[in-house]
Amino acid sequence: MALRTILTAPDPRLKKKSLPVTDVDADVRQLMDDMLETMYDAPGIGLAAPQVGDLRRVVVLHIDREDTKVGPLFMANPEIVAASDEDATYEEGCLSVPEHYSDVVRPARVTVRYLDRDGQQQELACEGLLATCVQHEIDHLDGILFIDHISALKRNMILRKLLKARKEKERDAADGKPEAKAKEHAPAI
Ligand code: GNR
Ligand code: NI
Repeated sequence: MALRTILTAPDPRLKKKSLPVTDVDADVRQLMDDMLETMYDAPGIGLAAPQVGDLRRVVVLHIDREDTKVGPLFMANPEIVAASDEDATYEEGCLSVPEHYSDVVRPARVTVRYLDRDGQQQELACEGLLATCVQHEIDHLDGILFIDHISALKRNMILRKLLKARKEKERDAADGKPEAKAKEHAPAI
């Protein structure tokens, strides 16, 4: 297992559509295992392959909260096959949008179909935080971030701040400041 670097917005790779996995082989399982380790290290409750610069439709999830305990889950080619009419609002964060949080409205319940780590097709009915997280991760596979669901004004403000923070970090690193080597990510949860 190995840690991979999490990309942060704005990064053109986060805007791309990822490609379906043709076979859940050893290489895909390696990607899944590395992603899980990277997600736990961050820490986060989900991670999509494009966040580590790999444009394949792969997602990992692990939620361990009072009200929701599920995972670790490994998904290749996840797709929503049913969604409730009822919506739910959840304050979302993202490891690729560090230190910013916004309310996002999505269907309250979804059914997701995917291939598991053994290449077996599965269907999972999701509600609550799991439903939110599954939709957030599938969005990543289509080049969509949670900030694409909020107002352009808020989105552009966040993107400007992220760019500014990155430039300051690059400048500090060039100056040899030790802070620049500190943990790259604030937890998304
Ligand atoms: O760790 C994460 N927490 C979170 C909280 C609310 C809604 C979605 C998420 S997913 C996020 C990790 C992440 O960026 N996954 O892509
Ligand atoms: Ni995310």
